[in-house]
This record gives sequence, C-alpha cells and structure tokens, in this order.
Amino acid sequence: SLMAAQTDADVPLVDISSAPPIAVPVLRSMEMARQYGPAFVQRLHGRDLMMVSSLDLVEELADDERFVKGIGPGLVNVREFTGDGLFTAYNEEPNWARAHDILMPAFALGSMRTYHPVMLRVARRLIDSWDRSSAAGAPVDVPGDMTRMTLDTIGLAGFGFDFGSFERDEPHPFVEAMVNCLEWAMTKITRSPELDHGERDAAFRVDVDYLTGVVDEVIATRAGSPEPGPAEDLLGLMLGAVHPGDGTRLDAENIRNQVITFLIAGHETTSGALSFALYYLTKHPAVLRQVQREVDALWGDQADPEPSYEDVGRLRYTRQVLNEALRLWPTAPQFSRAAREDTLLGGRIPLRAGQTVMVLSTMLHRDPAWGDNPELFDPSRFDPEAEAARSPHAFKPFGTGERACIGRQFALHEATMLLGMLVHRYRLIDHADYRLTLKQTLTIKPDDFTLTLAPRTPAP
Ligand code: MNH
Repeated sequence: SLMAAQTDADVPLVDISSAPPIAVPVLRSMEMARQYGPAFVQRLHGRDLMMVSSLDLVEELADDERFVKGIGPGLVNVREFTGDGLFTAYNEEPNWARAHDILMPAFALGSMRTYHPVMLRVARRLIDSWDRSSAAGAPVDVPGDMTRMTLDTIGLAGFGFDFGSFERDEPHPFVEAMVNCLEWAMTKITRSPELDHGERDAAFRVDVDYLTGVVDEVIATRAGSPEPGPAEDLLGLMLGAVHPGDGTRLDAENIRNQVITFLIAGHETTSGALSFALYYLTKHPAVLRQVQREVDALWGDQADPEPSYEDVGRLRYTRQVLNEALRLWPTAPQFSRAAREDTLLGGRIPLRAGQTVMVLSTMLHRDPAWGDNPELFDPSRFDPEAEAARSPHAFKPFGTGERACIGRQFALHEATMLLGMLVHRYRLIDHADYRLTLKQTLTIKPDDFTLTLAPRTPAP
C-alpha cells in the first residue's frame, strides 16, 4: 500500500512513482480517493497533480469565474495527434474560439434532425449483423459492435465518409491505430524516466501517420466528389463556413486536427456508454422490463419499427438508463480545471494561477449526494423530480462550462435510439455470466463483454 505524507494544506500527498504499472489507472485513482479523501495530491516522477472528487469542491471548480478547462497530462500527450483541435486546444489558442463558433450550429438540438436518418441507417447495419448472430446462436462482441456503429455514424453524419465497419470481420484499422495512440497518451503519463521508450514512440509515430492518412482520405473524398456534399455537416462547415464574427476560415492544418478529433471524440465514448448500458440492462431485469414497456408503447409488435426523430425524445426512461450507466462509469472518467488566479479551494487548499486540478468523475458520481448506496444501478435517480432536487454539478459525464462536450446531444440521440431499438428487438442473454472488468485507453469500456441474442417477437 502507498504511504501518504501531508502537504501544507493538510492534503494527503501520495507518491506513486515506484508503484507497478497498472492497466486500469482509473481504478487506482478511485481506490486512492477512497483511502485519502476528496482531495489528494498524486506525485509521479516529481510531478504533482491534485485529484478532487467531492461535490462541494467540484461545485467550486465548475465556477467559470474562477476556473477554466485545464489541459492535464493526458491531454498534453493527446495533443501530439490532435493538436489544436477543439478537444485539446488551449483556451487562449485562437483556433479554439474560431472552430467552436463555426461548428456550434452543427450541434444545436435542431441539427440532430439532420443526423437522424444517417443514425438510423447505421443502427440498421448493426441490427442486420445482430440478426445474423442471433440466428446462428453466436455471441456478439458488445463493445466491438458498439464501436463499429458509432464510428460509422460519426464518419457518415459528420463527414459523409463510410468506414463500412460491419462489412469487416476485424474493426476498421482506424480503430486499432486510435486505441494505440490513446494508450500511448495514457501510459506516457506514468513512464519511468530511466527507461528507453524509443520503440514505443516509433510505433506511435506509425499509428499517427496512419490516422493522418485516413483523415486526408476523408477530406479528399469530399473534395473529389461530384456533388459538393452537405454544406451543413461538420466537414462542410469546416471547409466552407466563415466565422460569423470576423469572417475568417479554418486553415488546412486545423481542419485536419478537427477531423481527427471528431472521429475519435465522436465515437469512442458513446460506444463505451452503450456497452455499459447494455451490461446493466443484462444484469437488471426489472429495469430491462421497464425499458421494454417504454419501447413497446411506441412501436408495439412491429417487426421493423421506423423510429422517428420525435420518438427518440419520447424514450425518456431509456435515456435515464444511459445516464445512470454514465454516472457509474463516465466513459471519459476525468477532466481537468485550471485556476484563473491564485485561489483557495474549499477555503483551505491553495492553488496557484494556472494550476491544474483533476476531477475524478467516477468518484464525484458516487458522492454522498447520490444517497447511501451509490454503487446501486438505479435509473430512477434521473427521474425529473430527483434531478431537480440534486445539484447540477453532481453529474458531469460531459465535463463543464464552455469547454464541455459539444457532441452531447449527438451522442444521446444516437445512443438512446439504438438502445431502444435493441431492447425492442432482442432478448439479451448473459450466456457467459459476465463479470464486469474495465478496459482503459484514457476512456473506459467493459472489457471482453459478449451476449447471445434471441428475437423478442416472433420473426415475421
Ligand atoms: Mn465529447 C468534450 C465526454 C460524445 C466531441 N466530451 C468532452 C468532454 C467530456 C466529453 C467529458 C470535456 C473534456 C474536458 O473537459 O477536458 N463526449 C463525452 C462523452 C460522450 C461524448 C461521455 C458520449 C457518451 N463528444 C461526443 C461526441 C462528439 C464529441 C458524439 C462529437 C460528435 N467532446 C467532443 C468535442 C469536445 C468534447 C469536440 C471538446 C469541446 C471543446 O473543448 O470545445
């Protein structure tokens, strides 16, 4: 076990430099938070990072007058392949505000109406594939297929580019290269400075070159297409739109960074959220029945319902299930805040201007504000009355402030619709008596989770 010293402000300081390497760092951070409390300093090879996990402290960190987004050590490494893309741009980099203003219209709630048909088309690819597995009695790889679905969706909806993931036995090579890059960014944080990392860095460069090649292909496909392509999709906006205020455009290098950012941010986390939701539905039959009642009320015994845009908004309980899955396992499990000025956090913890503090969302989401039994999966926590009674800062799976997730509505529309369609169509069979284990590549997912399926309603 790791010994804690105390800092001046009575915050435990834990040096993990000599701790063995670990596959799922988020679990160690959670363990440390349980042991050392709502604020502790993690020291790694001489670098200190404050980790915060209680609601009262996060409420302060969410105050945009005092704090801004921090680019923590993980994101500094991600910048090696996403540069000044929206997710990893420094607040003061001019391209952040420029791209944010140009791309915002593509994420307004009304834009989801535009994406809906594409999302439905890709959902049907997944269903065709699951029908085949179901008929053959073969298990489906849940996180693998959720990743196929979300990658094809962001590719088509955002860029008019088809990854064709369901026509491949193996994931599209983009996924493996991306996972390698994210893993590189994560493990680089805990690298021992004495060792030689040349080989890993060289492999990383190969993966980055591959990702860049895919992005150039995505852009070239649009440029070479006889039709101009939808002006209002992400790529159309990036290539064509000028900034509403100052008339500037995004430069080619920044567009590359944005495309790679959206291809990654636009699918990896949504895929994990869907996988966790399916895991909890499998283990909670009463909740599953309630979701079934909700979808049956909409689609009855139709063999192939055609969910409308409005239907997705009516899947209120299904969305609560997703929220509850994101509470227990926020798939982007941490985010950082930086102090604008020297300040005291909680009236006692001195922070220097610019100092980065990491919020452990997994622990915030288990704060006593969630009641006595925060480990219990219970979507009624997101009943409107329960939500109204709780601090808006108790649930932060999409981060906070103006740098919060731009794709939140996109993710929720896509995931709610798919979850509803799957629950309507299949019995989810926990054939392997799955025990949840996590896989972390900066983001988290259930590891090695398979289900078998059976049709719920007799085939037509
Ligand atoms: Mn998303 C920022 C979580 C889906 C594109 N996203 C963030 C942040 C979190 C997050 C947390 C803030 C990180 C930080 O403060 O450092 N995102 C999620 C989750 C899901 C998700 C849990 C799905 C579930 N995100 C999506 C989708 C897209 C997307 C879908 C695109 C279509 N996210 C982004 C972008 C940013 C972001 C872009 C950066 C926004 C900015 O800083 O301006």
